[in-house]
Amino acid sequence: MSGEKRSRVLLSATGMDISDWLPVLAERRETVTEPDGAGDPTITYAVVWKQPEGVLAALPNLKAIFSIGAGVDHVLTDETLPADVPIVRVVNDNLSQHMIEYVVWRVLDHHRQAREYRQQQSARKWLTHPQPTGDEVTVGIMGFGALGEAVAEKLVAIGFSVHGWSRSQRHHAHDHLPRRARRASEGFLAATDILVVLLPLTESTAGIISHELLSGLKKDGPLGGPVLINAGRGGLQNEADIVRALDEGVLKEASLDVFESEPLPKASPLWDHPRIFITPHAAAESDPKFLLPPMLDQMDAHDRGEPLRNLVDRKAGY
Ligand code: NDP
Ligand code: OXD
Repeated sequence: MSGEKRSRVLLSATGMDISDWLPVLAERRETVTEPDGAGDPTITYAVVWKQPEGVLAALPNLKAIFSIGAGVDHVLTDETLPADVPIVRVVNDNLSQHMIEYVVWRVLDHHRQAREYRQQQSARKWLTHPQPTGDEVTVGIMGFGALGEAVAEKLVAIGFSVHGWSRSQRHHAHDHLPRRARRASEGFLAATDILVVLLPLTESTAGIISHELLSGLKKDGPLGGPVLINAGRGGLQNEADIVRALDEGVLKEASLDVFESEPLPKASPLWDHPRIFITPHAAAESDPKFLLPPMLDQMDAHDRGEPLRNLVDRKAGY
């Protein structure tokens, strides 16, 4: 234990178990959880996941808000959020590694026709299918940020053709990737066999995974139809459109980790769809052992007058 106790931290989270988070924070900073700490002037940092509305606005000396996740839609929906307090999001190798594993797993599962072979196994059927190699298959990554680029690098290493889609022309961390893994602006959908969505949920991305978008994906690719993998946010997708696209043969298969409503309601038709693979927002879990030490380091650095890193652009919404 560092022994040094500075100003206090509020840990405010709903819909998740914070029992593993509290001790790691409290090791280095005096930490309070609700209902304690309401309006407390000694609280200078907050670590949050879907904080209750108004909690942050009531803190008079808040210097920064740390999101427990890479996405910050859960922070920004609070209409009372103090306007002048910076928000820091998670950019972390451990989180990226989890996401890399999820996406590579899902890409390979679809690519290697695992659904067909599982069905054949239950029918004790011995039948091979033509198998393209990765370089014949183009993975399009919508959302070419910290996670999208980390995923792209590994998919390229395996041999897939990869291209990314982002909002800006900004310099990307993985600009050393082979040319095909760099941002592609035109014909992105029409060239994509497997669409991986790693976008943030913002005003301009909400509902972007529509029937129209899915209809634009490559139709005559080597997998016999395009595949969707969404590990961004459920609010990006129109679930009725996805089901329709699957039923019409516009889409071959989908892997969904995130949903319009979470937990996915028991009555959702997605559960039973034979060509949808579901995971419960488990693609990349935030692990306090790995995520909190860099946050605490940032608090220390900020107290020494150093600038914060991984700041959210509130206007852009991510
Ligand atoms: P980043 O902010 O690093 O990357 C976001 C990317 O999306 C950037 O490339 C950005 O473009 C692009 N983008 C944003 N808005 C648009 C738009 N309107 N049109 C086109 N591209 C756009 O985020 P991360 O990579 O760290 O995380 C992405 C998301 O993944 C998170 O917001 C979160 O929702 C989700 N996530 C899901 C998890 C899970 O377990 N399922 C776990 C962790 C994160 P530009 O490069 O130009 O800025
Ligand atoms: C995140 C998440 O945004 O866990 O990090 O979804």
